[in-house]
Amino acid sequence: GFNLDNYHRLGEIYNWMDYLSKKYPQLVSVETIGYSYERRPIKVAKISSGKPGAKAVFIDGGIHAREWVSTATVVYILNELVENRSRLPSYMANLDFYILPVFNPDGYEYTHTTNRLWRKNRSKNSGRCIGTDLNRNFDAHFGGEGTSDYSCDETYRGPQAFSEPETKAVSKYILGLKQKLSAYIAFHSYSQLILLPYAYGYKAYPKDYKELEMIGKNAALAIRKSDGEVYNVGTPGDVLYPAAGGAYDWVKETVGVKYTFTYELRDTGLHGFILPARLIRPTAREAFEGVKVMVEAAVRRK
Ligand code: 0X9
Ligand code: ZN
Repeated sequence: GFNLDNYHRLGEIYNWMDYLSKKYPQLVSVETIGYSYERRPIKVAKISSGKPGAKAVFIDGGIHAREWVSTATVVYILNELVENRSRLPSYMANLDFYILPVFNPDGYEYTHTTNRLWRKNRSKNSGRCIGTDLNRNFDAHFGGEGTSDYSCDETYRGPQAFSEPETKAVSKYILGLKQKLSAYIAFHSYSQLILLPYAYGYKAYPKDYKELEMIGKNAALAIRKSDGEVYNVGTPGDVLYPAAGGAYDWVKETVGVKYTFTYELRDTGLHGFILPARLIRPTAREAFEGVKVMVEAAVRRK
């Protein structure tokens, strides 16, 4: 099978996704939802419960190229949903899942070939430098706190909301799922945080903040019970820094999905983005414990 204890190139991940769809044609289908700036496909795996009218959960990783463990964790989750399906709780088996392991394929490949610490996509701006921060490019308080209009900055937001082919493709696809989508979960690294909406400013809380906070804290508790790792919970403005134009703000505010969360995975800074491959499995395992708590809460209350 696929080696879950290593980081993989884009082509290996895509070949494995295609293999799963051939091995389990009733369960898994792979869709190219669009193309990156450099024309690489953006692939989503759909896991079908087979239940008509099933609710759905969307999970992504790799919007920031150097955050390899986010992609590896989403790969692990996809593997659990498919290859270890018999172990899933029924509230998981009754849902459809949309799994996007590599949101930013050009950036991801660039971190393998050229610059391990690249973050943005690879689009050529009218400005001086290459790359837009895709997690500042969503139409959610675009241009607000924690974003830059200078193309050389790591948080460059792009010329306008959804200027980038990657955010255009993913946002359009998510809008198409609006009627069935119960939850959206994004994976990043690092810092060991469970981030709650909204990210766009200081003191930017949705009306249902207390409910989301309770779920986030329960997810963190499940992680701590599983292996002792500590994840802190709060809005980016409270526990990190505000960041407007991000994916989960847009999915909650504009698409209207109530349950949106973002994980910052391991570690807390010893290795940072260059997390050793031996830590993929423990990181992904604990994250999956948190995901189960979030998904159960979302389906129970909706
Ligand atoms: O800055 C970011 O985009 C995230 N941190 S990271 O170190 N992984 O780059 C925080 C994202 C907060 N969420 C949103 N703004 N949607
Ligand atoms: Zn990130």
